[in-house]
Amino acid sequence: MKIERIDLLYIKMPLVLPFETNYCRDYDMEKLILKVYTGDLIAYSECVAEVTPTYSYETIGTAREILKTFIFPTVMGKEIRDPECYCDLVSWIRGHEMAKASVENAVWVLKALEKGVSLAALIGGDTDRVVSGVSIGIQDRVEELIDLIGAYLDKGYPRMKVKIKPGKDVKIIEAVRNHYPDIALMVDANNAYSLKDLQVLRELDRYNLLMVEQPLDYDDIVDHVKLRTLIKTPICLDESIHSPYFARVAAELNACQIINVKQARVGGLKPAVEVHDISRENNIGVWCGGMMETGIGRAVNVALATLPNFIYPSDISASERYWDRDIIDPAFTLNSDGTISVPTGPGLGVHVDENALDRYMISREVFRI
Ligand code: OSB
Ligand code: MG
Repeated sequence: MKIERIDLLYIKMPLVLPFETNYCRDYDMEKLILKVYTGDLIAYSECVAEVTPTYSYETIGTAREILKTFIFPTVMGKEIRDPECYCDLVSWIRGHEMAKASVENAVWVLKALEKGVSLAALIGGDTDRVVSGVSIGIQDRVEELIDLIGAYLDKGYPRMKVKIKPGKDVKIIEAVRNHYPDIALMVDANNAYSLKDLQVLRELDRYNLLMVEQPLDYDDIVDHVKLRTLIKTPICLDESIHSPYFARVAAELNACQIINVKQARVGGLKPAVEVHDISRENNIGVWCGGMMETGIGRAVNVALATLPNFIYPSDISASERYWDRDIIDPAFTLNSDGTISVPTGPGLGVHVDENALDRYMISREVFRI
């Protein structure tokens, strides 16, 4: 394939509910949506970089710059046989995984369209449904959190992930656990703690949590190795796993029992499949994380989560949990068994709603060879 044109759309979508983490409280999400054209095929993709460099050093601004100045000129008009070829082409660009992933995803979709198969089938997925989970932001009052969890349980979500930070941790989780003794519950600390907080992390052992996600610093491996021997709750790494290499480091040093795979955090689907494979070889179970994606990025996550080592529920919820109106139509919905169905049509297998895109659009730039 040869990419001849890319439209870079900057959109802003209001969230149904504000989302608060250790980093900040978001009321809406800004996204770059790419529309990538070859001779006769078009693929949409999403760049998940956020406005602020909190979760990652990448931002919408840096991603846009890296895409415009380096990635687009590197790939436009070149013969790109497959995603591997794309990854080789941009491998000279250091870091900026989210920017790289946005075009990488489009190359996968174009490849799937060429072959007339779904993205899940192309990466070798082996299931038609993926188990959903919901990620719940920090709430002002614990009663609100308990009600919110109740509402998600009523909808059929099988696993709850609660964001924590110092001062909003043990007491909150204790209240949730007392209220819901049997639910599948986990916490995500978004690197809010250090080994100095061992006491707090140890207290969390009491609540039968599935795992604690990224308790320590965003780049850390070695302190997680230590922490693993000091707490019973399994450790899941998110922020620290920037690439397949860091999955290897974590596996060889025994830093975690579980990895949250976010394809955009590691540079796209191809490196994400590598992280999946490395994890499987090392008895590390994985699940698919999210970056509050629109239906476009969500379809990529759903495809990824069909691989066999995705053994825990993923942060892949229905569109309505994030948006009043998604930019795909129909939107993703939750099945009664707590799963999300894997699209079976060619490519992403979802229909992009251009009217919805227009409604959320802030700007559009067009790049040609
Ligand atoms: O740490 O997993 C995280 C959203 C943005 C940035 C980081 C994280 C998250 C989530 C949301 O937890 C997961 C989702 O998309 O539902
Ligand atoms: Mg996380």
